[in-house]
Amino acid sequence: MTPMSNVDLAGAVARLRTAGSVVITSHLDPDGDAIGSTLALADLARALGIREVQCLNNDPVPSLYQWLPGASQIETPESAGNTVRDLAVVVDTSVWDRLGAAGDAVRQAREVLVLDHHLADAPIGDRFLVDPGYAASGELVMELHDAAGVDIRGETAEALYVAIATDTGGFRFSNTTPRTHRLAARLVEMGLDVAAISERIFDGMSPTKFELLRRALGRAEFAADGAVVHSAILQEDIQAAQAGPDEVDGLIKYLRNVDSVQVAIMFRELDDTTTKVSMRSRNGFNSAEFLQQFGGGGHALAAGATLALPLEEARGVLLDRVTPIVGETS
Ligand SMILES: [Mn+2]
Repeated sequence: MTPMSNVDLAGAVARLRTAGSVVITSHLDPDGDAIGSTLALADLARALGIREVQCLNNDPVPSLYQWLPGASQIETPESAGNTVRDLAVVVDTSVWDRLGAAGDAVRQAREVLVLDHHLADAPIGDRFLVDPGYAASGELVMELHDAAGVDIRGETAEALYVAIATDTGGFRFSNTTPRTHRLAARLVEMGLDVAAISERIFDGMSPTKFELLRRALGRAEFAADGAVVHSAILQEDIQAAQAGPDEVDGLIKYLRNVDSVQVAIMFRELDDTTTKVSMRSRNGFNSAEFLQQFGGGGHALAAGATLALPLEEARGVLLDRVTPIVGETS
C-alpha cells in the first residue's frame, strides 16, 4: 500500500501547532471512526494550545456513539456559526463529496489538513496524510498524539478505541494488523471497560433497528449462484419501523455473513430519485474500485455510493455490472 501523502506525522503536528483556531470535520453518515477520530483530534488540538477548537459534521452524531465523552461538542452546519478558522482538519475522508455542508467551513479555512486511510487518487487539502495501511483513522490520530508528545486522556482513549474497534469489525477484518493490536493494547492498559464498550457498539440493537433488519432479511435476494446477495430499505420501512436514518448502518453485515456470498449490496431509498448503495465484499472483490464508476468510494471490502436514480433502476444498473464480474476474482 502506497501512502498518498505530502506531509508526515511530524509535519501534521507542526501545522496544528501554528494554528490559533481549528475546525475539525469528517464524512457525512459518520461512523465510529469518524466520530472517535474527531473527538480525539479535538483533544489533541486543545493539548497543543489551540484556543478555538470546533468540531463540525454534516450529520448529527449517530445514537450509537452519543455516549462518547465530548460527543455533544460536534455541531452541525445549521447550528454552527460561520467563523473562518486558521486550519480545517478533515479526518477519515479526503474528498469534498463526503463532507456535505460541512465542506463550506473547510473551504473558508486558511489552510486544510487531511488525515485519512481511504483509497484516494487526489486528496483535497493543502497538506494530506492519506495511508490505507492504517486500519482506522483512529490509529493515525493516536500516532499523531505520539508524534506531538501528548499523553492520551482516559476519555480520549475511549474515542480512539471505538474508532479502531469499529473500523476493524472488532479486530476481525483483514485490515487488522499487529500495529492495530499494539495501539489498542495501550488503550486497554489505560483501564477501558472493553466489554461495556463492545456491548454498546456491537451487540446492542434497538427494537427499531431489529424491525429494519427483519424487513431487510425478508427482502434479500441472491444472484450469481449465491455469490451476490442484495436487499433494500425503502422510505416506508424507516417510517414503519420508526427508526432513525442511521439505524440502517450495519444491516448489511448480516447479508455478507452468508457463506456463499462474495459481494453483499444494500440499496437504500433516500427519496424517489436517489438511492444509496452500500457494498461489502470478500475473496478479492474490490468494492471501492467497483463503485468508482458510480462516483463512490471507500475501502476494498467496504464501500458506498449515492446514485441519482430511483431504487429499482439503481438496483438494475448495479446488478447488471456486478454479476458478470463476481467469481472472476475468487
Ligand atoms: Mn475509517
